[in-house]
Amino acid sequence: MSSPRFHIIGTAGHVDHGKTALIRRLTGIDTDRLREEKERGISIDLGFAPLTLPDGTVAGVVDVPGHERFIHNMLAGIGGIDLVLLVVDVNEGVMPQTREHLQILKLLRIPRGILVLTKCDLAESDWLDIVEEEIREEVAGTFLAEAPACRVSSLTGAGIPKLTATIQQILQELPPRDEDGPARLPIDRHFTISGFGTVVTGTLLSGRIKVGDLVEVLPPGETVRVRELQVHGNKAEMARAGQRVAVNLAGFERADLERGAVVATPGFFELTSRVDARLTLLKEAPRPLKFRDPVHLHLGTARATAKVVLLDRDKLDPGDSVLTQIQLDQPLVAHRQDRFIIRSYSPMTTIGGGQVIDPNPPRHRRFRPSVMAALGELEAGERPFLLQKIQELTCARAKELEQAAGLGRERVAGHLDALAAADQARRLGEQWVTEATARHWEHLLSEAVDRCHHDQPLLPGIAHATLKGALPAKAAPKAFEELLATLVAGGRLTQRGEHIARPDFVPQPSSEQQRLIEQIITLYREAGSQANNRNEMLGTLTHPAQAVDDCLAYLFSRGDLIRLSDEMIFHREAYASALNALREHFAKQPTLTLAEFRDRIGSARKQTQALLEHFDTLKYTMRRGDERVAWQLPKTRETSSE
Ligand SMILES: Nc1nc2c(ncn2[C@@H]2O[C@H](COP(=O)(O)OP(=O)(O)OP(=O)(O)O)[C@@H](O)[C@H]2O)c(=O)[nH]1
Ligand SMILES: [Mg+2]
Repeated sequence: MSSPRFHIIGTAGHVDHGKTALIRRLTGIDTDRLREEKERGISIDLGFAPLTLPDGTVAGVVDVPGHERFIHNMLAGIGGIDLVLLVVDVNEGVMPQTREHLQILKLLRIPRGILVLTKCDLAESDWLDIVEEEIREEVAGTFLAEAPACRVSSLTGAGIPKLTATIQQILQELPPRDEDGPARLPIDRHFTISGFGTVVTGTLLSGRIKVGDLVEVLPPGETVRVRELQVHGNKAEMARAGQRVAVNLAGFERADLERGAVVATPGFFELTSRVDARLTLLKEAPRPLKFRDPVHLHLGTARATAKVVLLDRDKLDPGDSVLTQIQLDQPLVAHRQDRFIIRSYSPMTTIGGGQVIDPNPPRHRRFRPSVMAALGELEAGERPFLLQKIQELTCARAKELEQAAGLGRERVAGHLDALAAADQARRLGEQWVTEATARHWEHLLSEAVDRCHHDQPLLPGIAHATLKGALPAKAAPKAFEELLATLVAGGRLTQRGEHIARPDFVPQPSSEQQRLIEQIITLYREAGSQANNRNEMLGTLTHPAQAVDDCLAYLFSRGDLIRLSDEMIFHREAYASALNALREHFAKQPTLTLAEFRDRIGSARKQTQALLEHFDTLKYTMRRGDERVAWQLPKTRETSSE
């Protein structure tokens, strides 16, 4: 058995055309619940009712007000619907809000619809034909062009069974909603019960919500626990995409919570004050839209005042469509591909709408062909969008990309794999970078190695930790390791202990350095196991300290000298015989004291201590009180690195 599907039906149409009466006839519920609505006989706010279909499935119904003063409420309810009932009173025919609602439905890309002719009990059938013809003309060329028409009377119930069957038929044809994606529930109603938290209601657009889940409410951006759920008015353990849901949020009592806030899977959505969008100005718009003209923007159940920042022109003519940036005066949750409506300030009419292509863009400079080209790319597809996002962020975690793109994890992973396969993006540890960035970073690393070879030709290479600093701070340690591994595997760099070098690099002392090197090595060879503190040994040299340091580093890297501590250095011969002495000792005895070892190597306490501590750090020996025992003593006699 296929899993049940959940869908939302909405109404639309001019004031008084019979939307609420129709819903009452279909569901038995009066969605005009406010006293003012009852008194004035018109709907003001949204109404909700569950509709049980002949096959037993339950659809949610959203009833909207038709009066032009309450279009903002209509917009808050119409966004998430799958099927619209476009209601026309046969006695009045097509009226201004029939048209305005139709424009809105078109701009929001509502997938399916039914033309419902109401109050048929008041008209002759010839007249019904004429009105249906008029409606057909109105919807020609729109998504409703082929929509079925139903003639009903909510008074007598005539035509209602056929309408119900038609609704069921269309809902069965609709694809199921994305239940695997993140949960997203734009709040359309909310109330707080002191000591009980807050109850919010809305249509769950995607995902699932379960009792006990943690969800995020944005704004404000607070994470709270779901204490209780109701689906279509009945207690439930889980709510699924496409259902009307009431969520009791434990311990969440906010006076400033508003319609338009979103309940969502935590960490997935962000509040934004700026979106890039494809914006279309209706050809019916009364005048062109100018740069930074203020508008009302409606997205989901939210609305905000906004300014349209035209990027490639100073005015947008009615009927035209552009890529633009919209600045919002209040932050709201927007997602890529969300549809929105804009309305003008005065007169307050719907003038256009569009689709979000980037919910969190940087500020753009105007009249830049490169900006427009990038926006075009972004609009064109998910993959270019992801690539562009990676580039903008320099490096991005998959999670960040899921958020930015508004796509599920699987989907984003699929695109990233494809981008990697096409050599357009590269995964470095947890981070994704564009291939261009990866190459640039490789170049930075190679360059740092070359610079080190040039500036410090005596060093075997650049220290691992120093090399890491060649990458921008944004690069995670793992990304550095991955790049380094690639460069080493490709033979472009080589790792020598703690140093990284070009594979063909050989430290080359100058003749002057060579003389100093020989002086130093002679000093230490002659001192043998009596080698004293560094200052005592090298203090007489007249060379600059840096020159001495460079030579020492060179000698350490070659193994000619062994650095026991900052102060204590041994010639490799003295070191080898000390290590040998250590081995010989432990071959016969289980423990070793400092004095015993001092006598064995014929040295003094200071040197012996430095040696033993060095052996400790190498884990050759382990300290036990005043004694040492063998730990991971190397078996074979150490050979010099020459
Ligand atoms: N005779 C007759 N009257 C109807 C029918 N449907 C609705 N009405 C009447 O028309 C009036 C308006 O109906 P509503 O359902 O409130 O209209 P509406 O479209 O919801 O109006 P708004 O929500 O304010 O836009 C009411 O007085 C209804 O009783 C019908 O099929 N036949
Ligand atoms: Mg109504």
